[in-house]
Amino acid sequence: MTFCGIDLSSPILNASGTFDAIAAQLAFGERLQENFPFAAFVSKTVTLAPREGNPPPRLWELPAGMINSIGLPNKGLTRYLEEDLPRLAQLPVPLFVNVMGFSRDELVELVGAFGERSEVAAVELNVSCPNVETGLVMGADPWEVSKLLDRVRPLTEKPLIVKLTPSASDVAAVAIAAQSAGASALSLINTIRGMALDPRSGRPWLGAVTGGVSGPAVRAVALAQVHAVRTAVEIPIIGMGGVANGRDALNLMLAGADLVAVGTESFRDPAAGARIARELAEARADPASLAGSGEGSRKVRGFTPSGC
Ligand code: RRO
Repeated sequence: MTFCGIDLSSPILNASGTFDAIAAQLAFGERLQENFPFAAFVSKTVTLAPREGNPPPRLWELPAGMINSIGLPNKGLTRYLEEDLPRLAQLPVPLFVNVMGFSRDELVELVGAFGERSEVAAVELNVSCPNVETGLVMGADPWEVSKLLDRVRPLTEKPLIVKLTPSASDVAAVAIAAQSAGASALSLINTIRGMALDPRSGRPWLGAVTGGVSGPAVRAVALAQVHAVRTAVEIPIIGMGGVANGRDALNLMLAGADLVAVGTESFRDPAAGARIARELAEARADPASLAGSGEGSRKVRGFTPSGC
């Protein structure tokens, strides 16, 4: 299959920041090269300046997912280009680089730098991280997204993917603004801001107080948002949010996604991407095989829980 002119062996990618390909390369060497779990690799977010990230603790486990407040720790553009890009270029799949700026000028520098590198197949603009000190999310506002694309679209012919936030009051309006201003594709959803309390002290658990909720808890939100965006725009969509098996991936595709990214599930099982790609292929070949399995299955079998 192809996505924005890029050949892919399956529709399954990783969600940015949920799979450390450089650590996996060191740990698994040749085995990773031969069995890379994704059809393309999406990098963790790169910012212009180096960042330490948020104070610990940075993670909280939920009954159906987790909250992260990682806070974009990264080595910054210059060291990323020198140290990480050559390593990621060795991966057996296309590389999508995810970038975030604290201003349009910063994003201009980032897109300008990655846009001319032959190692990079596509650039993902992260306008949706919930874990920044300002609390401002550029992607919540159609005008901001349009202004940003006006600046960065002329800088590269590579596909530009805009990663949308589920916190926008009208995600379809943001999607339309992105498409009109030249976005090649959209990805959604990023995490949803949430909070956990330390059961001993009753005070916020996370060092940054709030973080981003991901995993099965957000799956139904992702489905609704992908559906809303699909009805509004024609450009390709990368759907993500709580995908843990082939059925979840297929559901996002039925709602309008062209590709599907796996995030939180890869923390539980780093090989999950390969399994989900296999399960998705089986499910697409025989959709009837899924009836009666998984979420909502009691209704599918004709049994309505009391009170419904
Ligand atoms: O690094 C993070 O804290 C982070 C990012 Br950049 C993002 O886009 N989404 C998220 O949940 N965490």
